[in-house]
Amino acid sequence: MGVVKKSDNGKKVSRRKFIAATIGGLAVGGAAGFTLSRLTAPAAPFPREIQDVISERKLEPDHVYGALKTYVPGGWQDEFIMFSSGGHSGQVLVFGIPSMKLYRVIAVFTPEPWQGYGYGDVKTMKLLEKGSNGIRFLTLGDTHHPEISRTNAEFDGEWLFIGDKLNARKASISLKDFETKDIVKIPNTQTQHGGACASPNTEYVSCGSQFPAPWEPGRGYKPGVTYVQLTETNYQEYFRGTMTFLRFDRRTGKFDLANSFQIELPPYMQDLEIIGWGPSDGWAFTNSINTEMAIGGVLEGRPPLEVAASQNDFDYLHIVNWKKAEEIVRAGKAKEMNGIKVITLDTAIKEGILFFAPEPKSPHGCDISPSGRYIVIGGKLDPQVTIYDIEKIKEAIADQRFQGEDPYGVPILRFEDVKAAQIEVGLGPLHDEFDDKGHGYVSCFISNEVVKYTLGPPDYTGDKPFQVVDRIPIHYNIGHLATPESNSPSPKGKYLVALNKWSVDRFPNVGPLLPQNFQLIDISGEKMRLLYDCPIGLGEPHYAKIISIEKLKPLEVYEMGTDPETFSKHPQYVEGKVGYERKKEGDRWVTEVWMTLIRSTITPDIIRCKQGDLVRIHMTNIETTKDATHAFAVAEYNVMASIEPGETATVEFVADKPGVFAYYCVEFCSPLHLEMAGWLEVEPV
Ligand code: RUQ
Ligand code: CUA
Repeated sequence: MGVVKKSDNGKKVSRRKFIAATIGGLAVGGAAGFTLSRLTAPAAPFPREIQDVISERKLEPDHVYGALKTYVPGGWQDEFIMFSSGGHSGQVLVFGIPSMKLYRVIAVFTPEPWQGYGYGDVKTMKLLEKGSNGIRFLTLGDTHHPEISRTNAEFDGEWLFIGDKLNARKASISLKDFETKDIVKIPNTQTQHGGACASPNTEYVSCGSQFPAPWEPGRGYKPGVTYVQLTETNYQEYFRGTMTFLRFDRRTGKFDLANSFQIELPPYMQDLEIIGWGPSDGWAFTNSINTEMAIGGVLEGRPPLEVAASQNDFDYLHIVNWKKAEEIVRAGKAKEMNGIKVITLDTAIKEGILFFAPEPKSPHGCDISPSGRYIVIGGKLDPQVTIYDIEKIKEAIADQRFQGEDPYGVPILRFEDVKAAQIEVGLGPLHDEFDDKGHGYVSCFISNEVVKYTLGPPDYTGDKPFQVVDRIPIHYNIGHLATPESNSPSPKGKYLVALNKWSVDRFPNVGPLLPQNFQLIDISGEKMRLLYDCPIGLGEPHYAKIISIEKLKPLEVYEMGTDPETFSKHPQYVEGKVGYERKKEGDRWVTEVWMTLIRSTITPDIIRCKQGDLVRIHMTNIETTKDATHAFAVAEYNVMASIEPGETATVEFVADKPGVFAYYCVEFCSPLHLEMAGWLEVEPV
């Protein structure tokens, strides 16, 4: 199905047909190699005004092709939705593909006033508090890898996950209302990078640590408590990485630490992670860098970290039998540390759940082909992608064919035994994504290109396996790339988004901090074609997952009185209840308010309380109309909530300063929006 428009009688009209009918020859001639002269030739049966636009704006055929491929008129649907990390904005961005329109910013790790997230709204304050690390209230995150919940390894469009690299946290977002439902701090872990990745039926959401944390043997890592003097010897002995499998309850949207587990890892820097399906079902993979265990120390006579960490020709792909790990936990062989069951490194080795395979050279990226057979690693400092075959890995493990052990005793498989192929692609290969025809696409950070290659069987069944077949320049410094439903059994092909860190010369100068550049590339044909440059003026959007739009079934309005945290009735919602009362709770005075909002009235419009009261307002937007959102903010009190139709939310703050303060609806909702206001009187005591 192409981009479709729902016509008034509900029949779907293919966008391609529509364009063909409207401007005839342009769409036909647009496919390959048509020239401007052909476009403007008198025979071309499209309206004169379109020819005029093309010549006035001096558009080239490629531009017209890109414009037609990406233009999605208002009221029409995009074909795919892309969830992109918002980088160090701490949020998630939601785009349409191919239009590249930004549809939503989802507040996750950072307070966000527009959504009333973290400004007095009790449920979001609780979320941010619970998701902090116990030593301070965290209001920022470095979001990296989004993941969509899976059923039989396919993206099912119900839940979204995102990790915070900076503080080792994981969040869940419901795709029913696109709101964050849980944030957890991962125990024994200071920073994380590799995930989120979900197991085939989303039993677990997993991720590896990035920088190892100081670790007390048998007691793990406690933020703000664990201290180990930083020396090279101590680092090897008393720092540890982790790989964590967070149990996820898809009914409530919460992570369940009591039923989660963690594997202690050597103090390498674990990097990207992925969980397999099909032939790799039950296995998880994470690559690593700094197997040299360098700690830096330029001012202490040691080489800089990045030099010392790039000495080895091979680092280690970590191969984890997570289903066996789960059994070991059930058998009681894990040790409870800081609220999670930990399989110690010794147990992991003894029980045969952790293996290494050599991988060249300070690698990056860890992706799985649609069949689940090939694990693909970008060389980063090596110009190749290295492709491992899970069948070979399983055989070598079964035969106990090892080349030796790492310093901690982890068995290392022989490179030649587990490798399927290496393909020389370009400089700085990082991440791989796949299409539906057996191709891989790798981002090359240094040579500024996306390189397309063939996989092997069963993903690619032609006669040229493991070969480069096309390349396209990007602008510039590409990190991740994303194709629809890649890293699942059924990628959809068609489009590729290059997530570029630099955008020099691509956009107007808006000061020295340039936007990031998402480039949309057409991969439907043999040759890749650039369609669109999309500036991202926020964070460093890091990775994105793209899903077919039909898989998403979001709510349009909440049922009346819904608490979005639970999707059930808010305990304080009573139909028709409005008013307030001042009462004592323990030794504290509380003014409790039941409020309704509807165009253009806030009831009550006067609230009288006394200085020092805890003001607790349960507000219900009693609209039933789609998009009739109201918001509530109190002047000079830093309080803000956004209440969607049908939602009940509770806002709390201490009325610590006396005065009379205006509150009003912040969303321009109606002609009398400016009158949608009231007064908070705080009587001095
Ligand atoms: S890693 S730019 Cu944070 Cu996803 Cu490769
Ligand atoms: Cu409600 Cu403005």
